[in-house]
Amino acid sequence: MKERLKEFKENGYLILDNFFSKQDIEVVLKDAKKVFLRQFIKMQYVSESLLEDLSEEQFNNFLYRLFDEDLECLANCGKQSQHLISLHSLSLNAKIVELLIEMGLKAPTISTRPVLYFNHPKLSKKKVFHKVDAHQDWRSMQGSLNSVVIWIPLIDINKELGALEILPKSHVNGLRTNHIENGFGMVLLNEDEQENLISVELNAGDALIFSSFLIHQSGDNITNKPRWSCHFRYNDLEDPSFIERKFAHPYIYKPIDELITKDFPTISDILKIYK
Ligand SMILES: O=C(O)CCC(=O)C(=O)O
Repeated sequence: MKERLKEFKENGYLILDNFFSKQDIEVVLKDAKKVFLRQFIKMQYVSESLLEDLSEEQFNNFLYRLFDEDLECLANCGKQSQHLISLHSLSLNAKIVELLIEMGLKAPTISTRPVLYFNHPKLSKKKVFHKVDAHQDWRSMQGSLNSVVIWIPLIDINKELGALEILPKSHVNGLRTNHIENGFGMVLLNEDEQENLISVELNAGDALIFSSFLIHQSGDNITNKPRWSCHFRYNDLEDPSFIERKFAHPYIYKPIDELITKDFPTISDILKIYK
């Protein structure tokens, strides 16, 4: 067995330094921030002409302000940032597909849409929205037994910024989840396990791939900055147990029935586009 696959199977994870170029990652981060910037302009936090000079600290302060002043807007920006073409392109990058095959997925397929996080205690009303305690992703994915998660930092993420914590080799102890919290299959860790968690500090460009059975949790972000990361999940259509289970698929994605903006659009709104 090849060395990297052996290490992955033994430990349940693999850290890949400089897996992507910095530019590949920067594009996603820039696009995600731009989603919010458009609303910062509309909210008149900043004018378009001053955008070039906006510091990271100012951007973050606007983010926290938007959270306080218009949670719906902030949440919708968060949702739009999950649909960026650059984010989805990254999740389909040829290097990822090669890696999945190297890790033993014979016919890799997407388990669920990519996820982009911008975590900070100041950007969430509930703890689970910025810090997820020990869990296993297989419980939410319910896909192939060799399914994996690829966790990608969009900025350099050290322990202070809440680097992901993982429990090496925990994948081979099977499904340990005992309750669901906001869709996550939560695991109660014993004292030994608590002590054996390791913090995975990663730089932009690095990637972490782990078995969907590996127990992991968010670290504490004790800085003033949000922690930007994205997470991709994959199944293997060739896994016999997945075939046997009729390609079980637990995700629901559907539109709501209500019209979000009352009396919109009018004919004149539409003609602004088509006239
Ligand atoms: O990135 C995090 O802090 C938690 C997210 C996570 O573990 C997951 O998406 O499964």
